[in-house]
Amino acid sequence: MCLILGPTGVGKTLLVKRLQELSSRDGKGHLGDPPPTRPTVGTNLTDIVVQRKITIRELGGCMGPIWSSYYGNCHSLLFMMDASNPTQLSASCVQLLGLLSAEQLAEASVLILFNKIDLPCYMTIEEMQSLIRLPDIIACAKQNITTAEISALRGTGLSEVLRWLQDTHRTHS
Ligand SMILES: Nc1nc2c(ncn2[C@@H]2O[C@H](COP(=O)(O)OP(=O)(O)OP(=O)(O)O)[C@@H](O)[C@H]2O)c(=O)[nH]1
Ligand SMILES: [Mg+2]
Repeated sequence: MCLILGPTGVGKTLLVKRLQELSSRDGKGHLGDPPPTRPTVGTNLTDIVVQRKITIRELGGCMGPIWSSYYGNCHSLLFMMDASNPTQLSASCVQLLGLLSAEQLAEASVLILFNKIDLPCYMTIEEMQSLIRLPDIIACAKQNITTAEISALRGTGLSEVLRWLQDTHRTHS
């Protein structure tokens, strides 16, 4: 099981739809127009197949208070932040620190996604890293943490996300 978490509106649902679209075409070809999304009230389960079947569970940002009921059985965690939204950065960082210190997620592999890099005023990965002191966070965390800049809208960086999922889930679905 892979969990995808992050504040509301960062693009989790769109990413999962894009990953499903890409994996069903072996990562080849152009993505179509972005499908519409609505805020996720509750949880969405999506299966994608990259060599083996991986189940991705999205929890809506508004479900934050009960995210922890879903930590069990989580092999990997995608944590998404909106690189175009500086006002949300500190709240996202607090959420991330909470996740990294959760006992049940201590063994999970973590991929931090900086989404929406297609927008003109996005913060670069270097800016985001220094604003939230990510090197310190990574050094103190028990988990194996990777970062990526993506655009779920345009498809930028999504093949790297699929590759990470494939590598991370080599032995677990
Ligand atoms: N410009 C831009 N917009 C994006 C991108 N990814 C998502 N969006 C838009 O952001 C809005 C919210 O996307 P969702 O995928 O519904 O966000 P979510 O994280 O699932 O939100 P909750 O379910 O409420 O937690 C939608 O209008 C998306 O089209 C991106 O990479 N670039
Ligand atoms: Mg959603």
